[in-house]
Amino acid sequence: MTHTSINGGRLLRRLETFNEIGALPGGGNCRLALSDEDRQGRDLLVTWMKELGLAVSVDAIGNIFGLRAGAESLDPVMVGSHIDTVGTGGRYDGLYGVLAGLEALESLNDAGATTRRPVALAAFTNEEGSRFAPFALGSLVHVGALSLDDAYAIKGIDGASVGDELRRIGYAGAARPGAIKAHAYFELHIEQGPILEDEGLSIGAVEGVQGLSWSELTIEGQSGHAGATPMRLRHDAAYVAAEIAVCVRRIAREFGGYQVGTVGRLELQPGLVNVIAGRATMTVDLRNIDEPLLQDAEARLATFVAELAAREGVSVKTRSLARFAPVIFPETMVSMVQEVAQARGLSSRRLPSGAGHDAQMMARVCPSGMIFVPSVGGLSHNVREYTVPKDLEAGANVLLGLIERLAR
Ligand code: HGY
Ligand code: MN
Ligand code: MN
Repeated sequence: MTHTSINGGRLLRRLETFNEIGALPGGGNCRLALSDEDRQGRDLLVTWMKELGLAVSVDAIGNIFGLRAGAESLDPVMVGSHIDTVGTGGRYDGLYGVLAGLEALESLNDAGATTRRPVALAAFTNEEGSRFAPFALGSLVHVGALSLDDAYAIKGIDGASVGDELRRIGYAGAARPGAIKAHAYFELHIEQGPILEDEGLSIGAVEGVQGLSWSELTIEGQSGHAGATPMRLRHDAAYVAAEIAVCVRRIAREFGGYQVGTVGRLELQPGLVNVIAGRATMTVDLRNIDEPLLQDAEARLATFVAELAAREGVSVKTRSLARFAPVIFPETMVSMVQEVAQARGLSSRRLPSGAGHDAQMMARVCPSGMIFVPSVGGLSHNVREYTVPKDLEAGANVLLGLIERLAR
């Protein structure tokens, strides 16, 4: 069977060009959601979408859609991901899926192909959640799981609000969130873990996304003199934060399996060498593919924190930043990825996603699935994130094959 194929060189050039935006001195990228760098990236994507003749719409939460007309005005097949990055972002997380989608549409243009269904390319706002929690904010609003007012009111770690920042960068769009109803959704993404590379496989057919629990803990102790305060009189917020971080690691180790736990942000006040920290602010990220186990991990941590706080005479306020149950993609979508990969002579396996994605939100409104390509060294959220061109091209061809299959 002959296949339309993507133009790998064009995809690589677009990735290079786009990654000049927010480029970090030592490599990698920082395009935090709704920052000036994010705006520059958005502007470039819109320009490229228009060059391809796509009908561009931006919704009120800043989601960008490029629509390629179909022979019939039916609900579109949607593909997409995100273009925002974490602070130490790589070149592919999110962006690869969006630009591979753009490349697939341009390849259809080159082939003069008409699909029965329209095809929509989506770039969702604030997938990373590093600056504004929760993550996948744009797709959450798109599927109606979060109101626009609530989303606009969210304050970032720098105190700015989503609404103000969207208006500031000019992406509080006119379209109603959710106006575009996807017939089905596929997201192409780097694996961000070691499995495909370890097994020498080209494609991952993603079975689902693990559950996620993000919380922010504010520990109020008592600042004091590092030299003159006897240990028995201390209410040391730094020590309590450190014990909590060790507990997070212990839970992950004792649970084993897919359980992971991370303390990503930890700030001490006043943060001075000779002052006992009066306050600590920290985040805890717990994930598991099994919901009851995730709840168990959360309960274990909460019990530990309560007992520790009582013992150390500190108060701990816990604020949930995000909480999503695991998501399983429909069998038809998972097997379709493997069928298309096989038809193109590509090796593949099924696997769960350790990272969160917009696809887990889209799964609430339409049949959704994901395609993974290998990450060298399983590295991501790191400036050294890398995927070899052959794998980038293979993933984009599978995405094109899925579009053709779903849109015909
Ligand atoms: O945190 C995540 O899993 C995603 O990268 N936002
Ligand atoms: Mn991502
Ligand atoms: Mn990410």
